[in-house]
Amino acid sequence: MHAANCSGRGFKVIIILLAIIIAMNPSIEVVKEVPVDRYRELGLTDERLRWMLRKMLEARRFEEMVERLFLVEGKLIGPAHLYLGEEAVAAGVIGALRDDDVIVTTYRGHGHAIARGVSMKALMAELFGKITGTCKGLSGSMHSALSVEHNIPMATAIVGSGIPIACGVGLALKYRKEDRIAVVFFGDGATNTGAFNEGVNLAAVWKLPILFVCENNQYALSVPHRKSFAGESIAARGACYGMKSFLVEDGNDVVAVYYAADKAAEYIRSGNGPAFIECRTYRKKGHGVYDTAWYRPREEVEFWMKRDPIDRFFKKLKSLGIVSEDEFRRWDEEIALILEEAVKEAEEAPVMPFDEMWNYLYVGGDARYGEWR
Ligand SMILES: Cc1ncc(C[n+]2csc(CCOP(=O)(O)OP(=O)(O)O)c2C)c(N)n1
Ligand SMILES: [Mg+2]
Repeated sequence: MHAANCSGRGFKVIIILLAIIIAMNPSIEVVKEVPVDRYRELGLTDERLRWMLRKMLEARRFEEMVERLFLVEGKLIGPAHLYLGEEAVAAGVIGALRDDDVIVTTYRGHGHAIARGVSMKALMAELFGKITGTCKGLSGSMHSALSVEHNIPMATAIVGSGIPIACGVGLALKYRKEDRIAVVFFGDGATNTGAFNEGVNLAAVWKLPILFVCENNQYALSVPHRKSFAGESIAARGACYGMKSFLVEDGNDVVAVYYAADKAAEYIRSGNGPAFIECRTYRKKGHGVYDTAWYRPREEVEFWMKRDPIDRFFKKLKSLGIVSEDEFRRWDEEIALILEEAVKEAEEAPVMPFDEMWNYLYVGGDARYGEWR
């Protein structure tokens, strides 16, 4: 009993010391939960706040439907990695960007695409492998967020690989003297790859206009972050390369995420080079649709379930009179209708004719089946 008390006290001391170390590090800005009465002080309009809630709700309902189509109805097959629980990161970051800023995303990209305005019908059709999908049905879920017309040129399934690609985008934007920035989303696991370290180093040395956003959902597949990482924070990794870095301790607080992204984007647009944000969040479900996430401690799951980004934000906006219960219910009904139509239309849409597939292998579309034999 005595030993347990001592170790409990020791643990608290370590946490306090860590907090002091992080707070004293001037190159990392620790962003805490933003109180409701400060929302308007941040320059956030009621319209923008409503937009963030609506986008989070769309992403949530879209993926709940996707999960059902996989696990209950058996209409979808293959891999799919849901963003359930992490919606505040996409809505907060993308809400702080301009539409022409370029986004590089991952296999967990439905939420990013929806926040950027990609239609849920096109995303759904992609998951069904139909020609009306975002990638004409050639990609499935893992690359479904790719939409060149929405300035999302890449959604990659190779962990960490979006980071050097974003460097290429950033270099092109800088070379052309464009007033746009590149934003790359990646997980906590990705920060242990060589591509991450090579990419952020190059971006920092060349002062490229890139915002690095680490979605620290605490797990890489079944590996807990604490077992694969020994540093004080991922944000510190950004800072050690000389980047302006933010640690959003509660990445389920969409306004805290927005605050960090807005400040970071302004810093980058002013010509200072890249910036880095770590958002601490949690995926509600397993790594992919078929993963039951049995490896997570129950207390940890319960802790995060109480911090649902949508419930909390809705309650706050309701208290400010920005969204009412009725309106929120109406949004829900509208979204349900869109999703019902999306599934029906996706089921009825054709797949790409076999011969047309060859047009998408190489630029110029000159590959032909059988010509190499
Ligand atoms: C280079 C590479 N190594 C391993 C894998 C297998 N893999 C797919 S997702 C994943 C975990 C990635 O975790 P994280 O970066 O935290 O992203 P999250 O899935 O949690 O969003 C791994 C190891 C892969 N796709 N690519
Ligand atoms: Mg992760």
